[in-house]
Amino acid sequence: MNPFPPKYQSRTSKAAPIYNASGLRANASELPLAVYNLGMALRSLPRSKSLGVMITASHNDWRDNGVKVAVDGHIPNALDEKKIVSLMLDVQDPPPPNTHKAPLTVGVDNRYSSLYLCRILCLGWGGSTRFIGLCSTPQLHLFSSQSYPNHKTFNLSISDLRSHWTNNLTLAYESLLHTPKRQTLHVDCSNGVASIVIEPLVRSLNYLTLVLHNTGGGTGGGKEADCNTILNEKCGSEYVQKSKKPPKLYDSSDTYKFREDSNNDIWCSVDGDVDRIVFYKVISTASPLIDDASIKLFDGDRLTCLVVKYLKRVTVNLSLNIGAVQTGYANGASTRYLEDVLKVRVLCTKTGVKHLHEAASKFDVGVYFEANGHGSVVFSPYVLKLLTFDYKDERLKAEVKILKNIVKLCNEYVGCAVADMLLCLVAVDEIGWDGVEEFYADLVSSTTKFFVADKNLVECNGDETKVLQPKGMQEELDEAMREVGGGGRCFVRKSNTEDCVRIYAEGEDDKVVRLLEDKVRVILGKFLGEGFKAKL
Ligand code: G16
Repeated sequence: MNPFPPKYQSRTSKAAPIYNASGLRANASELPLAVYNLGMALRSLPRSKSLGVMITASHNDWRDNGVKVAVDGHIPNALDEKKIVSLMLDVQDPPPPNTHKAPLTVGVDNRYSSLYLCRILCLGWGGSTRFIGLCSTPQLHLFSSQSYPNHKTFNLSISDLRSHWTNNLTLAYESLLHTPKRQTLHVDCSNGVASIVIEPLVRSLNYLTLVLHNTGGGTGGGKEADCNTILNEKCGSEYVQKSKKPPKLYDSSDTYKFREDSNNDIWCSVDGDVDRIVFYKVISTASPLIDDASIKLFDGDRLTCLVVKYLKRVTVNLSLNIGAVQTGYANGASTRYLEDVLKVRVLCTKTGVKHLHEAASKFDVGVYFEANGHGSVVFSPYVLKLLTFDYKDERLKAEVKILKNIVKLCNEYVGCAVADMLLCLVAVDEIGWDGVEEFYADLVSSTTKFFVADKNLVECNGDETKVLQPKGMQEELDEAMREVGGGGRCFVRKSNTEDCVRIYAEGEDDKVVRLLEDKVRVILGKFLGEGFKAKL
């Protein structure tokens, strides 16, 4: 029997939910069995590994939920992912006993279904657990990497773990500030767990005033759907990045207005589980209507350029091989800026943080951001070794000191919106938001969702910029790009987190992009059957 009342059931998913590179994700009412099987599957992963699970559907609609697994703190590698999938599909009866010594670290977001699904997952796991409660996905990755009984933080209480995390970020950030001066940043918490995660930093940071908005996550968890109806809805990084509009403000005490007197205020939006971030500047408007307000967006592409530029500047004498990683969604102008102006190598991978993170480890220092704001900096073992030496040269000494603090700030397992927020502010301290704005002019772009009967009919090449199946579709997409001219570029791929196909279109102006998008929709209709374009 479906345990959820009809209001919470819906809508789009047809296939049974299955684990993929972005985790397990579906409408919450369809998840219990898959979550139970996932818990059982984890019993069969090697006992030597420390395991963690985060119950979250991140940027998705409040009705959805999911699970992200951490293995030794990392997103599962291809082998572990394959094992999880096959064990979930081929459930052993009776299930193998749980012989893991280390507990499973478990965190949840504030969706109405998270605690329920957490309980089911723990039943499937059938071993000891270490419950972190409401936390961000990057915190879960970090805390689960430390869940060996002999790890120095293992005996810390959950609240001490959180304080440790807050103090570490505060210290690293403040040591990196060039000219400490007080500044203000508005944070759209998307009504997810961000308000809980960031709140301690509001008190500990000495030079940064964080003003939190959309803080509904604070009353989440047990409070049913009252607050979750607004999670990620017209707010948060996904909405702001895709719509290029400011977020709706929900808190009844929030008096902020996106208008003339807020011109040039700096904002950022994160997602439901705090692993993505985009920044934006408010553009002056005399209108009191939020729909008339506009922003200058600093998306993941621009943040890549900002961080690369900063890292190059602070490591001139160490001469490291700094590189960048993007996906097909990266604005073409940003790739050109990275290659032609910043002179770094740029790799393109398929969508999914895991793929970008892996590619970034090919450089001494790899900077990656998806356009939607997932990102981090990855340091090679060579660089980490360099940081342990004692340098006589004062310039090298100074650079090593800076780099050590950057390493301390970044989450080594998965991008963390809070760490990224602080790192970008440090970089901006040197470069200025106007400087970031001047890097390049964005090509016009749009990403839309298209619902079709079966998204799985679409198969793509390695970096997901070309369609391999259905046969003939790519040729028609190529023809459409030729026809529209104007630098038109497009690709389609199936989403790993929603039951839709995503369409990306880019060009030198609005007209080119709209025309291209229309053509792509007709092509999709021809090959995949009738579909419909989703609202944001
Ligand atoms: C997840 C992945 C991201 C990806 C996003 C959208 O993010 O971790 O790498 O960009 O889904 O993926 P798709 O286009 O396949 O739906 P999140 O923030 O939802 O966990």
